[in-house]
Amino acid sequence: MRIERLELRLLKLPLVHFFETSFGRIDDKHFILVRLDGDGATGYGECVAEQDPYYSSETNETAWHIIADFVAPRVLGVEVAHPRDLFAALKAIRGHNMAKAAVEMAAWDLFAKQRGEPLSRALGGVRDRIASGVSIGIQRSLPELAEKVERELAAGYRRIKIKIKPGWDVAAVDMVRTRFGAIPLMVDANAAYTLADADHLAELDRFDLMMIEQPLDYDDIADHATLQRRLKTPICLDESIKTIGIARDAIAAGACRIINIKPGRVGGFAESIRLHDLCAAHAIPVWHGGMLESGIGRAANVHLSTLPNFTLPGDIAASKRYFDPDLIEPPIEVAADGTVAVPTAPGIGVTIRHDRVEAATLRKLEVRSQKLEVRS
Ligand code: OSB
Ligand code: MG
Repeated sequence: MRIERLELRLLKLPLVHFFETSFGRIDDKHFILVRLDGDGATGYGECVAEQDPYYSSETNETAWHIIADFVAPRVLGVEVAHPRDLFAALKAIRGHNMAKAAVEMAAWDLFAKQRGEPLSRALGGVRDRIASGVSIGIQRSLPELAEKVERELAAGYRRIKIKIKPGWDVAAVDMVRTRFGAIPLMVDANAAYTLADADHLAELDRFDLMMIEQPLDYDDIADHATLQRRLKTPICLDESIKTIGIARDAIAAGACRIINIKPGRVGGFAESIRLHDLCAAHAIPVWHGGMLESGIGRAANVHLSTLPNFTLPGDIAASKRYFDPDLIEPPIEVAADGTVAVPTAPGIGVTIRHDRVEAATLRKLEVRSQKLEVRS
């Protein structure tokens, strides 16, 4: 496989509803869309970097710079036997996993399209529907939270995750449990606490949560291990798991009992598969995280979620919770039983509405492979 052309677009899409986490609120989603062309096929990858370096150190601007100036020259015009080799080929570039992943995932889409097979098959997936959960951001009030939970349960979602932060935690969970009973429920703190909050976090134990996601700092494994010894509730790591090596250390230290996989965070699909396999070997269940992706990135996530150790519902909800209209048609939908069908057409298997992509584009860049100079 040879990639002849790489296109970057910075897009801005309005969110149906603001999304608030412990690190802030956003009203619009700004993200980079990578397009690769080669051997007559086209692949797409959505970059999960955000405008601000709050979830991770990467931003749209750093990702643009890294892809344009460092990744593109290493992938354009080069013969790539299989997209699983790309991450290793980018080893000289330290970090910047979201930038690398956007290109790597586009290369998988291109590869699967060239072979005429759905991405799930190329990745080694084993199911044709995936279980869907929702992530509910921090709300203005508890009644508003109750309303949101009620709506999502009615839509059939298989688990509810609520974002927490100091000042919006025990009372919010208490309200949800009191009103909705023994629903599959979890919380995500996005690194908002420290070990000094251990007693407070232990109050959550009485609610029998599926897990507490990333309670402590984004790079802290040792404190998570200490906290896990104090808590009955399983800890799930998200932000902390930036590499397979860190995952190995976290598992060995007992810092988590569950891991959330986001390909953008670990550098793409090949690294996600390695992480998935490592977790399976240690009996650590995994689930697919979300980064408020458009339908393009969301479809890619659906395909990865078909691997066998994705045994917990992922943050892969219907398009319409976020974007109306989405960039794809038909949008991603959730059935009444809380599952999403895996697209069966080649690659990510969704139809992109190029007119909507064009309308959402703030900036565009095109890079082509340099033809080899012929010397005589
Ligand atoms: O921590 O999982 C997170 C969104 C942006 C950044 C971080 C996170 C999230 C979500 C949204 O929880 C999940 C989704 O896309 O539905
Ligand atoms: Mg999270």
